[in-house]
Amino acid sequence: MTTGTFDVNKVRQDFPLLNQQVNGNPLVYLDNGATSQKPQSVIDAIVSYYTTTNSNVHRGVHTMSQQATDHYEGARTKIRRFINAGEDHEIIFTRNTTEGINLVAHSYARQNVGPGDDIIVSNMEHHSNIVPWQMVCEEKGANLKVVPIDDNGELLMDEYEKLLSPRTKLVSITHVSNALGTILPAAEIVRLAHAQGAPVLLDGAQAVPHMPVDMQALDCDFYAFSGHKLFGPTGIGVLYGKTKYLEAMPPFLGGGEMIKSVTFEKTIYNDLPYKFEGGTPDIAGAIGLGAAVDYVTNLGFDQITAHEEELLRYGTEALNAIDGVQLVGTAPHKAGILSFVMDKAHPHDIGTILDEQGIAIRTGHHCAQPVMQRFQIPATARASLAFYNTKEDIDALVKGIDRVIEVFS
Ligand code: 7TS
Repeated sequence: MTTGTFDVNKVRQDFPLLNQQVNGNPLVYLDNGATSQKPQSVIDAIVSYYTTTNSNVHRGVHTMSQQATDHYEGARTKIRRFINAGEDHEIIFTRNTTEGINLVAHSYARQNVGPGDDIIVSNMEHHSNIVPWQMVCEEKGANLKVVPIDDNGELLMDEYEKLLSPRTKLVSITHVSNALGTILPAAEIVRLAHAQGAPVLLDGAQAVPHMPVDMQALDCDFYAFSGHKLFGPTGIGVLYGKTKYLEAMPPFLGGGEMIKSVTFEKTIYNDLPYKFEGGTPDIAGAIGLGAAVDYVTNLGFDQITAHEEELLRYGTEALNAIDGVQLVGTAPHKAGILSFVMDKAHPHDIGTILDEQGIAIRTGHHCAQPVMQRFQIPATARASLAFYNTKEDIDALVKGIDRVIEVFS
């Protein structure tokens, strides 16, 4: 299948893992919301780092250490450009989205939220954008306010506006829902919060693999994402923060790298971004993520988005046409996520029967139990797309679902 000049079969050749059999069938990988596969260029960048450059960063005068530092810092610059942040030092390397959100909870919210204050989240957050705020609220006597959603899985913006007040100390909302696929009106969410003087963290874990994100256009104050969902390695993530907030925030982890000088009387913290990067970082991970960003940039989001939109349309029509299958998450503005339930089969059984046919999806609550409660279901089966998926993958999914119906009839 070719969309414009986008040749998906050629793209697939860059992803060695996709070309294998699982349970005697060609692998159909539809679990990109959980983690994405890696192009050869990312694998090569990591292998090359370990075979030629491996050294610790920011501390050696020797040549290899300087090269490692250049590559690590080069990756930071690539990521800054990728999300159109203003400054390299606004890019903090973390382990993943979860760590980025916890960093903000620890170093921003715990300093700025007091008794009777509010933190606002939505009804469709991943647990990693709920639990850290619950912990802060419990500790500080603050309230966690939840913006409700409608039956399509869209945020109720008028309810959001009603929740905002001078007591709002932080809004932390997902950019794209992992369980439903909804793309939220992030810039508008930020604008309304700022009008009340509240900063906004956007959870970009499910957004960055699918669409261009622009820190200047969004004007959010923090943005967190994971490398592994963006075709990079596990163990590396990014927290973007505006300089004015990061400067004022105390460190998250104390130790090496994050200091300028230490005596037993007084420690002077390092400048940004190192203040937030205590300990030896995931150097290879950052370099791998830099290569992933290069890969995605070379493909281009025009092509990626067009291809994924076409797949989503095709998949939505195909699933809607099957009797006994119901999509959960039907917002008009969606990323490539097809969450569904079936009349007769439990999601876990759906996942198991699909796996027998080499089709990888995720089943369960997707670490978003409150959204399951909102739809009064315990779980869904979720096919989540990436740019390397094809209409044939969707056809295989449909055939797999037909098999589930056969087994349960
Ligand atoms: N936020 C969202 C919106 C997510 O989808 C996820 C992971 C996270 C945060 C946490 O990311 P991590 O890299 O720190 O673990 N979501 C999923 C998923 O949907 N299936 O597996 C992981």
